[in-house]
Amino acid sequence: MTEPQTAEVPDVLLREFASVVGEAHVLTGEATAGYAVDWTGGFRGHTPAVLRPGSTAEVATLLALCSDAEVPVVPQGGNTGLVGGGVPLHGEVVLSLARLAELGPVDADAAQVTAGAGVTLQQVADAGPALDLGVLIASRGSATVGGAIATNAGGLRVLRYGPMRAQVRGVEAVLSDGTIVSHLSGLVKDNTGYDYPGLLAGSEGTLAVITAARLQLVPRPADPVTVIIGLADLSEVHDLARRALREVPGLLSAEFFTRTGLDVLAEHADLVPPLQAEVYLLLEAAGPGAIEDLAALAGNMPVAVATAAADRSRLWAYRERHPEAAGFLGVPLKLDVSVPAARWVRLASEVTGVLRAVDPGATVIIYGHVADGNVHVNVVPAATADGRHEEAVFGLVASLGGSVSAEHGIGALKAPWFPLVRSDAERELFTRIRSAFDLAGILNPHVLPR
Ligand code: 2HG
Ligand code: ZN
Repeated sequence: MTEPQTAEVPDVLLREFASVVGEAHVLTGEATAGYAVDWTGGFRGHTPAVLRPGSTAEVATLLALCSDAEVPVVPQGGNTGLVGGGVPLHGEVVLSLARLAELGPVDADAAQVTAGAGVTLQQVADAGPALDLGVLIASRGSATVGGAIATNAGGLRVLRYGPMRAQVRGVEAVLSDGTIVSHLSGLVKDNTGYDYPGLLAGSEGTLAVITAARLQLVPRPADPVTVIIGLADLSEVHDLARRALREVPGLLSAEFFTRTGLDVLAEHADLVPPLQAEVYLLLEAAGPGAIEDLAALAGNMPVAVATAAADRSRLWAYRERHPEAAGFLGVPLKLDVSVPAARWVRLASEVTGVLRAVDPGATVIIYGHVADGNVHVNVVPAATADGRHEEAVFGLVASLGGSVSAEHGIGALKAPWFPLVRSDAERELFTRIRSAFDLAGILNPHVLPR
């Protein structure tokens, strides 16, 4: 990774920042350390200042100052990203949206809520007793609305409710020149021009800074049932997940993991395997008939079943703690890829082999969202992490017609491989869109390369 250089920010500009947000909310020196590194420790940068605005108007004034001074800015939410898109790897100023934490009242008629960018996904999910947020991710206690939209977070219920983009009914955002655009009425039908909220979803902080969003909520799933089924190989996982999609109308999640990851969690996190198998399929369903439908699907296969909340959490821990597993063994590379459903078995069964070919000593842990064609490949390299692991995995994925980022984004990690999956014409269009939004070119300049 390139050695970051901290951008020059003259004292006079720091004083102007302080006059907008107050001195307590302009952090410099040691106080910036936690904002300059991601949670895996894999992306570490430097910043001359962390700015913590308390309102949309303050965001607008700060961005106008940065635009005028041509100071690059990295917007940051809960800092739970996995591709280095929210940390100042090139010495950018960090704009933390954490203080925009206002959660409005739930609109029960529309089943919607307006949330500030700094509200956590868990707070949105808890906003009303009968309603829930359709997006469920393991980092929901720290991940925030602005960041989850900017990265179009996916997670554990995409097969049912879609990713974050599908929950967004409107946004308020600030362009880099300080212009505020806001469309928060939440209308379900509203064909009045470009869907810029949809465009901001997945834009990774390169187009505008999201300050608030109008979110669609879903009915809280009734009487959820969670099962883990033990299977012999990845093709059985695929076949059973496809059957579940057809035969379990209340299906919410279809997740897989393997014995390799579970063995690491057993050793380092004291998780006792629920049953012995090579590969595991976790299914969750809710509503009338869910338990009967799952029982019929599992037939006489080995299965662990949970209905009470505490028991379900226990089963979910086997899957939700997988992102930590590789971290017990070293600093992991986290690759997040997807392929068309019909090629998922090839991807999942061949990926370890292509990695071993370039790094025979690597530990490879795979798991993920099988119904979405998504595999998380977590690698603890034994050989130098010089791009060979990414080349191997992304080469396989591209040959199968897949994506180098299913849900985590391009960020800094995948920037070199962006052209593998997006044509020259597409990238040229992206550049034009970007210039239209970010006139000064200061927003996350090293993410989604121009
Ligand atoms: C998950 O599905 C997350 O658990 C994280 O997307 C995946 O850490 C990862 O590689
Ligand atoms: Zn995931």
